[in-house]
Amino acid sequence: MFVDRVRIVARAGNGGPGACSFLREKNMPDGGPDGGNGGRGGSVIIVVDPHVNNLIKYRYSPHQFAKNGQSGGKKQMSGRSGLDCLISVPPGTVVSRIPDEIIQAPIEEGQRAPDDLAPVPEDPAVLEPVTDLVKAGDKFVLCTGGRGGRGNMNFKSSTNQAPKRYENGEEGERGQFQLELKSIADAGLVGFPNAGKSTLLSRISAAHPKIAPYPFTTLEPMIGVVEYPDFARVTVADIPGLIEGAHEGVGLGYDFLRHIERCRTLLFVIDMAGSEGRDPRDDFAQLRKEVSLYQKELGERPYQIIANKMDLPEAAENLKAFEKRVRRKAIPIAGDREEGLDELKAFLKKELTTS
Ligand SMILES: Nc1nc2c(ncn2[C@@H]2O[C@H](COP(=O)(O)OP(=O)(O)O)[C@@H](O)[C@H]2O)c(=O)[nH]1
Ligand SMILES: [Mg+2]
Repeated sequence: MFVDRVRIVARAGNGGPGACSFLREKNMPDGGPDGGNGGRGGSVIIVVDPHVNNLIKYRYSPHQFAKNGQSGGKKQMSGRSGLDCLISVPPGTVVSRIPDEIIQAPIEEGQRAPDDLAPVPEDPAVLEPVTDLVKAGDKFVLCTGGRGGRGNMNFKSSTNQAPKRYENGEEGERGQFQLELKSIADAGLVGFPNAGKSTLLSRISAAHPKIAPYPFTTLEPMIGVVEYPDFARVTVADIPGLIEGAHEGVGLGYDFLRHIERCRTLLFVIDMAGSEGRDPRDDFAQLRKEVSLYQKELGERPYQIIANKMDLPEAAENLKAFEKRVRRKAIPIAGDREEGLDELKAFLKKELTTS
């Protein structure tokens, strides 16, 4: 499952109540009011952490509550502030509020399973955009903690020297929110260097692939837009970060995997001719393994195998053995000759355009 969108229940802490107390000391039987103020409730704060790659954690713990402030004390002591609740998200997270009126499930502590929560609304129009967290270190206060109540020491006046009045703390803000990761593309190309990814991308996309200005990525993915006569579009990403020219056995770079995670479907591009002494079956097994080792969920993401370089002599034979072994059909193409690209484009359209 591609956890690119989660719903959380956030609640800031309530302010602590102010105290009602009077100074009592040996020589001062009638000391004045000395009840201190309650502490401020903790806030729920979203922080962009570049070491976080996904939102999976919040699927399993959707309740994010900050602590309440503590009560004020005697001797004008203020209550302690409640601890903030920090939510770490990857760069490129979009935060929206789910309006209260469309939420069916109440916000109650003790709800733990994500299934207790009403689903994230399908219709994005009902969501109220809150913020777009782009860069590492960006911060946003999602729910502000309640102010602490004033203690009775604040209510002394010329007409009332011994007030018993104090305030309760304010309630913390609460709400339900959707966190969504911006995706890089509908499909991402995965393959060893020289499998023919760049060539393929340039042949299926209308314009020459452009380096995409995604402020949340450190790598610069090449994004090609595949256009159809009916104006449907599918985006395909070629992400650098594979160690180009590396020898067999050197795997996918971590940065590469971090980015490929933001593509809805994976397209494994395999050199079916086994150029440079490679074995297509080993190549595929190794790519799949690395992807799953990086993250189990990424290993379960929908994928399609593209058998490239089918123009070369050994390719047809290899493809037969390959499909038998992996028990899956590949889409045979010869990228640089533009063979098989119609079938590939039809597949992308069927799988990836919505409507
Ligand atoms: N014979 C043959 N060579 C191809 C094909 N597609 C790409 N190549 C060649 O394979 C090499 C690597 O291609 P490139 O697109 O740069 O691979 P990348 O490293 O995966 O991006 C280049 O020399 C391409 O000309 C193909 O369908 N058939
Ligand atoms: Mg390339």
